[in-house]
Amino acid sequence: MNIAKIEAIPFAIPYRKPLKFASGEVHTAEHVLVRVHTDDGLTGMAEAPPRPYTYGETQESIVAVIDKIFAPQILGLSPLEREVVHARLDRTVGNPTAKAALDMALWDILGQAAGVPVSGLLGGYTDRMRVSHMVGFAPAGQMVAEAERIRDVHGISTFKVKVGRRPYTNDVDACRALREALGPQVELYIDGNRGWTASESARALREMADLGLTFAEELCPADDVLGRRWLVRQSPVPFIADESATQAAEVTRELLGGSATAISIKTARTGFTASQRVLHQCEGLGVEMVMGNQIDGQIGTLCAVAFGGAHRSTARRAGELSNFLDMTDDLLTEPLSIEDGTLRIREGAGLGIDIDPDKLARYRQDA
Ligand code: MUC
Ligand code: MG
Repeated sequence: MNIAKIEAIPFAIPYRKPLKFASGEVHTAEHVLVRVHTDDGLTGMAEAPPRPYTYGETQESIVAVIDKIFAPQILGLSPLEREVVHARLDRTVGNPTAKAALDMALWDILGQAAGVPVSGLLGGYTDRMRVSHMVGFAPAGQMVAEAERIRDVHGISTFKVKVGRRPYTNDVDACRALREALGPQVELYIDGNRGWTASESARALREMADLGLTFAEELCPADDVLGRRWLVRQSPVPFIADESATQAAEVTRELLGGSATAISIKTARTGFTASQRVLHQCEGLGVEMVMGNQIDGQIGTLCAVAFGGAHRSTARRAGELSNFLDMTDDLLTEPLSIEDGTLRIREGAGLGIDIDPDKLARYRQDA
């Protein structure tokens, strides 16, 4: 069983409404479907989401790095030689979502070859996760209406609120309106995507002290090194590193440097192999984790829930698994659905990704 062919297929599916946050906004899912074929007829799949404001990757760069650099380096290897695969991919710096998609597609092949779900190979802890929904920038009334709709339709009771606007009081007011409308039972946490300074963040946290927030994420840049440490020391809740800790070494640096006290794991950027390293590192250090969302489509979401549900420490709390709800369509033959606030892992061998050929033909951009 050797890798015989790799495809990187760009596709574009519009959002019903854009998702806006402090570091950017998304109007169309311009992702890359990665398909790895073996010489004995198996095909592993995953998707890479370009996020130039977070990783510097674009749809074109992902296709190019896979076609021109990664595919030639790993063709002919066995999917069982993942350490060799990663040693070769890591000769190129950066390009995290391209590497992650290849990694997850290889795990998909391993699951199919063994006839077992990837989630079982990874850890098999549970078959579902509670879902946390991300509420993007909008006037406070619209943010409340969206959260109420998502709660009523999908039973979701955990919300991550995007903050980081100026003046910071806009976001404080929006969070207060959400807490008042949703009540004390709902879990709320905030993500600033580096939009505020350390002092704005500190003032905002103080003014929201009565809102019962669970976490604060990337409120100010980790590159403001001393300001960020000063902020994290006084944060009343665990402070999550997301885009400042995109690989194991950065996780170590942020945690030991006092710039974070919790970690967001995103399979879109660390795949399964490196996500497990980060997870074990956090478990060893006694640090909480959240399964994050790279504004994934349904394929990426299937990957995230397969990983999150596979491990006790990531299944414990709600994972960010609902961004796909805002897309007008997707590529899966059988769409995902969130019911009673939970998303189930797909049964069957591998990751359970089955692509609708008509949809792929409609949305692919290279045909
Ligand atoms: C998140 O958690 O920050 C927005 C930017 C990004 O890199 O990921 C998303 C969600
Ligand atoms: Mg984040």
